[in-house]
Amino acid sequence: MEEPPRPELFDFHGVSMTKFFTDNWENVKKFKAKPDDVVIASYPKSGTTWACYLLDRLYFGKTHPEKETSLPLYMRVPFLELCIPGHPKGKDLADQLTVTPRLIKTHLPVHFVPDTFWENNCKTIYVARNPKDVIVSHFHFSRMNSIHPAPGEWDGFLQRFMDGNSEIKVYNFKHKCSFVNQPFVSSVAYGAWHEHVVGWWEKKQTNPNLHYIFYEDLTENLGGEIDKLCSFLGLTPSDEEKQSIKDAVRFDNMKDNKLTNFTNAPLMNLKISPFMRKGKVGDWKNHFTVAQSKQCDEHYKQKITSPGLQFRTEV
Ligand code: PPS
Repeated sequence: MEEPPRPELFDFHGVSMTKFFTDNWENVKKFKAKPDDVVIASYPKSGTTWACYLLDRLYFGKTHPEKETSLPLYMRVPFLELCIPGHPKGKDLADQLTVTPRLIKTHLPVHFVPDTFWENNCKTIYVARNPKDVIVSHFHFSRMNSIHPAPGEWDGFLQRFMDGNSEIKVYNFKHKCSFVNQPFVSSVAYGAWHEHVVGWWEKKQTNPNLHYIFYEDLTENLGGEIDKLCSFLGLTPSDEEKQSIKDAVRFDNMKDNKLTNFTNAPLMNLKISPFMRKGKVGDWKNHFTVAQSKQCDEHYKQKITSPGLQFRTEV
């Protein structure tokens, strides 16, 4: 199967983006949120799908079991800004949801989130993951998913990821100088990881309707994190329900579930790398050299200075 052409990154209001996340922007910006909408936000590859399924099971595990056997998770929890050929636009899917609450996924940086979500005080869950595992996960995802620029070799990908938006500004400059036949050295969509996690962390300091969770905490103590989520959302599942949710969202079970493992998802080639790849904290150790690990630690130590915001690369 021939791979569709990869999109280019460009500077979108100061954030590196590709057309697949901005082509429907005018409509996304005007999205009409409802007060009971629940938003699941994250930087890509941080455990979004895990959180989406957890919420889907928490809200609809009992009442809508039929959806469980027919509709993939990416249709039940639309990806708001997604606009790719051959697939309904995320914003339209969200508009068409008939359930309450509507669960809506986004990777937008906090300052891009449509105003009506804030105006309606929508409950929002932000999922964050340590940068080293995000980078590795993103590297493999970019190999298999043609809505992202091709990652190239690991060393270069890592460097560009850490550079974040700075690379894109160089690109624009170069582009104006009309480089011919120069392969574009991209960073990744959604801008610099640290700006994303810090932006949302700062928002949380003033917004009680924003619940910030960490992939590492979900890994270490799923039950405890489910309890905190339920308390934030005002849900009271029975112990039995909680146990069944915990089983459903286990990595192996989601990997075997064709409604959560992105089987038949557009533009993904799961033969190159599965969507449900490793699901671990610490897979970065299989990719980073000792020097790269040190450089990455130092880089983010400088970038992440917000009080209370800490990432664990091991559990
Ligand atoms: S996306 O495409 O940006 O929405 O990806 P996202 O869902 O945020 O992140 C994908 C990574 O999360 C892992 N994952 C899980 N880990 C543990 N348990 C469960 N249930 C689970 N579900 C998804 C998935 O495997 C990706 O991480 P890697 O490290 O690549 O395996």
